[in-house]
Formats: sequence, C-alpha cells, structure tokens
Amino acid sequence: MYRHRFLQLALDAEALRFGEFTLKSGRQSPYFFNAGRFDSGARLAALAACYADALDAAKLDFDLLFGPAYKGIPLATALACEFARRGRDLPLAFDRKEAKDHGEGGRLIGAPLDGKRVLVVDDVITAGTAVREALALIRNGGGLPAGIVIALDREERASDADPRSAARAVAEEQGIPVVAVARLADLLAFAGESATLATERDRLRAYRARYGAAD
Ligand code: OMP
Repeated sequence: MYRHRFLQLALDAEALRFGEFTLKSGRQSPYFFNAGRFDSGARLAALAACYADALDAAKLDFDLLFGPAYKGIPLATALACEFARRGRDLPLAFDRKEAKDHGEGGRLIGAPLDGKRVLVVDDVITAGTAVREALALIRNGGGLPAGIVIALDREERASDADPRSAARAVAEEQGIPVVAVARLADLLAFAGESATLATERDRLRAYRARYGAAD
C-alpha cells in the first residue's frame, strides 16, 4: 500500500523526524516532514511512485504538472518522469521565487500553462499558505487549477476560528480536490504498529488533540 510505503521511505530517508520543531505557523510540533531529504535519484523515484499511486487511486483529471519553488520543483519533475515511465508524457512547469527582468523574464518556467488543467505538486500542507500562493500564480499564468497533490497532510485546523483542516479549507475555497499520499491519521496508525515509535505516538496524539482539524 502506497501510504505505508511512503511513511517507511520517509523514516528511512530521515525526511520524517520526531523531536521539537517550530512550524511556519509558530506551532510547536513533535514531528517534522522535510521533503528535502528525498535527496537522491532512488529516493525521489520511490517517492514519485507513491505520488503517482495516490493520484491513480484518486482518479483526478489534469494535463500539466506544476512544482512550486523550491521544494515542489524536484517533486513535480520526478513525478513527470514517473508518469512518462508509466506511458503518460505530461508537460511540466514551475516558478522561480524572484521575478527576472531580462532573458525570458517572468516567474514561470517550463511548459505554457494557457488553458491547461494544472495539478500542483507540493510537499506538505499545514495552514495552506504555500499552496494558495501557487494557485494564484497558476491563475495569473492562464492555467486552470485542477487539484493539489502533497506527500503529507498534517490535518491541522486552518486557524483557531476555523476547525476544518487547512487542506479541506483550501479544497472548498478553491473548488479543487487535495490528494495526500498520507495524512497525520496514517502516521498515527503507522506509529501504532511500531514498538519503537510508542513514545512518538503519544506525543503525536497530544499534538493532534491541540491543533488537529475537526473533520
Ligand atoms: P503552510 O504554508 O502553512 O501550508 O505550510 C507548508 C510549508 O511549511 C511547507 O512548504 C514547509 O515550508 C513547511 N513545513 C514543512 O516542510 N514540514 C512540516 O512538517 C511542517 C511545515 C510547516 O512549517 O508547517
């Protein structure tokens, strides 16, 4: 099963770590997912196969892959290679963080987005800020957002006032599906099966009780 395969891969690559981490949102988390640790060809290929399996299961329609800078770029690229290996050649685009005023100019690189149904390929959603920025960029570039795929949905409430998960809030507000290879609930189940992760599981549960989404 791809969820289990992904979590094992993430632990082996130390992309998934337990300890004390301060998130972008300011929350103190007992775990952190760092997609940058998928840092070899074999690791990226194995991760991309998990994304592709999750997308196949979700039966989503899209015709271009978009990787937001920086971490989404290798993810979308590896996924494009995985789809090509499976017999589907998809156009690929990404952005740069700084606008360029010479050469080809602009912030978008790769295949043109015009009229394409664009799938955003990213690492993780906590509060949803990063993916909202990517969707705005795609719309400005003439693309039609068709969905978002991420490796890990942390399933945290969007804010104190909004008990929905940030992923759900983004999906509802943008009218597009969010597909996650794994969610916090899968990580908890995974930790529940592992004798070595017993302490981590208790800390994850406490964190979910404080910041977890209601859905
Ligand atoms: P949001 O923009 O709040 O959805 O958070 C997503 C971003 O948070 C990611 O693109 C990362 O920069 C960072 N992040 C992680 O990479 N892994 C985590 O486990 C948690 C975060 C985070 O800071 O929330």
